[in-house]
Amino acid sequence: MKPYTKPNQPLVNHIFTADPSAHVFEGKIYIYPSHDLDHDGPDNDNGDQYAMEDYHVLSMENFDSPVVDHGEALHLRDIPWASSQLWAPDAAYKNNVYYLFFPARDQDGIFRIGVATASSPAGPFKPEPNYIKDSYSIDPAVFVDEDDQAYMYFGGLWGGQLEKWQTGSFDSSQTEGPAADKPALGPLVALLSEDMLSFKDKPFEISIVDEEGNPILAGDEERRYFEGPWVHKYNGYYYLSYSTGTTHKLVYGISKNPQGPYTFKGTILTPVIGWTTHHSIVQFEDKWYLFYHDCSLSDGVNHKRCVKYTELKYNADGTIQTIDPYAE
Ligand code: FUB
Repeated sequence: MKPYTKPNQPLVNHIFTADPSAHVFEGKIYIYPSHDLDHDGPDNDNGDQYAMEDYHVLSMENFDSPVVDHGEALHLRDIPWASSQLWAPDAAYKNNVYYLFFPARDQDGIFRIGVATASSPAGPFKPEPNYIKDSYSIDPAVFVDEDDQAYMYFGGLWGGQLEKWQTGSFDSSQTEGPAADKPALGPLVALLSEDMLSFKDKPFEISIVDEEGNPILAGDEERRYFEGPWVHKYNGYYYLSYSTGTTHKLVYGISKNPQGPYTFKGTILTPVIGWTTHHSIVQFEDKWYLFYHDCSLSDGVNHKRCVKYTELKYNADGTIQTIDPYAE
């Protein structure tokens, strides 16, 4: 396996990887990606082509060292409640335990979020017997604040089923989101319990507003939330970044409160090769990095993606400089 550690190059090329959640654990960079299956089936708006069955954890000592694939860290067959589609995961460390949070369809085909634990950041991870009570939809991102309170952010439109939960319970017939002139659906946030295995309370929706405090509308596809939330903290502000889905951008808002409302600020990453875009933001030593994916390794096949990274820079006012990953 040839190790890649150059910016804007695939981190690995022996498997297809996507949805990278990067963390610094034990002084190294650990990346928790989806492991895309190499199949030639058709793709659709429901995301059936994202048929992933396991997770591999990647790590690097630093940005000048080889990437290590630690092998299978968790497989669908070992998750009692799950039936298919291991989508974008995230990891967290607390209580001397490493936690892997992941979405999958339950036995009824409804996306839920589960948790698995390990004593090492590379796994293997042992899943809890049931999904997290009151969890639904996809793309968990867990942020542990300086006071040790952990928050899970999650939710995704279309194949992520968020539209189907608008009444508070799952309605399989509900395929439409709010009208274009109504507030868009936001990501959900839930406070995690001390043991990180359950929600303290029911999740609630985060509001994303413009500079005047007005909610971003469902028809505003350049700015509205679609999927892939990530929260990080910089200079006392919480940054909520996410994918706009149909307009293929990574954008962000900021807040003084981890639970929002978040004020929309701008674009982090312009569209990449392929339909989806999904990321994480992490500080390593004195620099910040964006981990993202595109489909360059498969010449543009939407479900055969590859994880990459690039440096992320802030302006003096705390805004993030927009990145074009293909700029010369
Ligand atoms: O990898 C499957 C899905 O594609 C993720 O959950 C979404 O964020 C999108 O990247």
